[in-house]
Amino acid sequence: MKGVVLQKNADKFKVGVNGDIRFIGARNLKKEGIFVGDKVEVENEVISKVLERKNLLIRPPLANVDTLIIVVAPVPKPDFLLVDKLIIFSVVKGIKPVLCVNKTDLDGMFLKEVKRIYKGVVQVEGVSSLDESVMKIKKHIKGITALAGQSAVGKSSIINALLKKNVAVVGEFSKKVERGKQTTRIVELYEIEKGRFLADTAGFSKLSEEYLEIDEGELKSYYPDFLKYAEKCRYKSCRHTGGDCGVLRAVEEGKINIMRYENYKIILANLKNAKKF
Ligand SMILES: Nc1nc2c(ncn2[C@@H]2O[C@H](COP(=O)(O)OP(=O)(O)OP(=O)(O)O)[C@@H](O)[C@H]2O)c(=O)[nH]1
Ligand SMILES: [Mg+2]
Ligand SMILES: [Zn+2]
Repeated sequence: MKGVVLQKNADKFKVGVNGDIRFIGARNLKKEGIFVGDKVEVENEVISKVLERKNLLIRPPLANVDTLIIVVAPVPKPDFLLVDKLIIFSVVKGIKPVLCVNKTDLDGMFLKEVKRIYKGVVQVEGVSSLDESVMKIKKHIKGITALAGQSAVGKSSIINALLKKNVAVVGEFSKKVERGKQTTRIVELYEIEKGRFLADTAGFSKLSEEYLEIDEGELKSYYPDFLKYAEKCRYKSCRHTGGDCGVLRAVEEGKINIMRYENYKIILANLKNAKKF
């Protein structure tokens, strides 16, 4: 029988087999070589084989990811640099990114602003885990989908709202911000609908540039919002940091979002530095 690894504990794996949940071990396989998200063969109540992977993320450790739902909210203060890195990371890994604005119950304007910034870059969905709007997330959950983003944006709350029960631990906002601690510490998959899984994760709240596994020269190709202005750069190899540059002019004329551009320059500089070591 085939199953999906939902969680990994000290000595057992939690595996979903045809909607059933089993806590089983692995035979003749190294435990370190089996990841949450792995599709496995289950024989006589043990994992006997790991099937071929589509991809494997290291931090958080998660296999076969189809879609990454990047969550932002009006509070905590949004980290758009992280959002941009997560979008690039997804595209590099062959994962579809979706940007989810949570906590729209607190601030309706924030969603409009995010939609404006990311027009033509990524699909934006506005929800609140406190009401029915959270169900709009369901259509984006295909195969294995992971939630990513800063601590306290409401990833675990979204999972609980979708499943209509408290399976994932939610942290109290004020305490989280005071202590700066993440509540979710493990990676776990929840079956939202048959064969469609959503992962609650820890470890996507920071993403160093090396992890993007791209070259500084390649970075600009991950910016669809720069593309048509880049045609006006004097040199094809232009990195859009100065000189006769169409992108720079578009930024000055307000045609390219300034924050997207400033964060592009930060990522570019960090990619340069990462290479020296
Ligand atoms: N107003 C409002 N508050 C929300 C919403 N979703 C979550 N919260 C609150 O935000 C806080 C953090 O929620 P969590 O679900 O623990 O956030 P998380 O992203 O899982 O955080 P980590 O596990 O630390 O990464 C809690 O106090 C939630 O009650 C929402 O849609 N609206
Ligand atoms: Mg959480
Ligand atoms: Zn340029």
